[in-house]
Amino acid sequence: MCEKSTTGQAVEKSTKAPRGTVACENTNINLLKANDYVADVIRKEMAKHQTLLINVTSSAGSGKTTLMQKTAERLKDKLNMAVMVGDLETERDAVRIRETGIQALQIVTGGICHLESQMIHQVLDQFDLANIDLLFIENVGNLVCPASFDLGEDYRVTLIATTEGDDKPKKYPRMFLTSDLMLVSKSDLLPHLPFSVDAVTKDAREVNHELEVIQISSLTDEGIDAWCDWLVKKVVAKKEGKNVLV
Ligand SMILES: Nc1nc2c(ncn2[C@@H]2O[C@H](COP(=O)(O)OP(=O)(O)OP(=O)(O)O)[C@@H](O)[C@H]2O)c(=O)[nH]1
Ligand SMILES: [Mg+2]
Repeated sequence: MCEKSTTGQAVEKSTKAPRGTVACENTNINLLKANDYVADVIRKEMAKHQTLLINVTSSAGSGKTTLMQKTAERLKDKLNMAVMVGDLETERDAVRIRETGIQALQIVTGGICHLESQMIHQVLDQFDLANIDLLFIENVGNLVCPASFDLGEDYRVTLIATTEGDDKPKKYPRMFLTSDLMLVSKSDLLPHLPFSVDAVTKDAREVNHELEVIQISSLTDEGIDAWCDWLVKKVVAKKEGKNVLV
């Protein structure tokens, strides 16, 4: 429950929807500890097989699945890759990704708004990790809950679509704080939208000064070479043991 203001002073509990600025206490600490324990097990498993694990996050509809399809078309002849994709319902995204010819597995969360490491761990044995160089997790579309759950990934990549507005990094800071790369997606729509790539980059880097940024469009292919180069470099580094985190 929301019990403290941003100044740390106790405030009266209310059954009404909160108005104004109210800071909520995190009551999920133990849940997250259990999640992090399993995330470390996943990290060790990935290190053993030198498989690069990328957690792809964004709001709903920012272009994650389309990017998975595009990435598979570009890289599947160079790298062995696979995707696990989380959604509240339906197998639609996995079906779309499989059409590109790579393995894709749907995790249906049945209403849960994020993936947890236990869910990833349960399906890992369905992948032949010894023969997978690059494994993606397409997280549930949502900039809030997925930010708190470590899935054992090497890198977290967050898409922010031009259609969402450029104010999101400061409003949903945890996602940008915990990401390594921000992809500004749907750049083909920039001429039609009041969205500033400079402003979103500035805000995101004020949240996380180490954040890398690439502007992409899965429609025009802008930035797709840079994205694929980024991935290939990380895969090579993982094979050389440079980013083994255990
Ligand atoms: N203009 C434009 N549209 C895009 C681009 N990438 C994806 N889309 C469209 O955006 C919509 C959502 O794309 P998805 O790839 O399904 O988005 P998602 O992030 O996987 O969505 P969820 O899994 O539901 O969160 C679709 O209609 C895509 O065709 C892009 O680069 N430019
Ligand atoms: Mg999707």
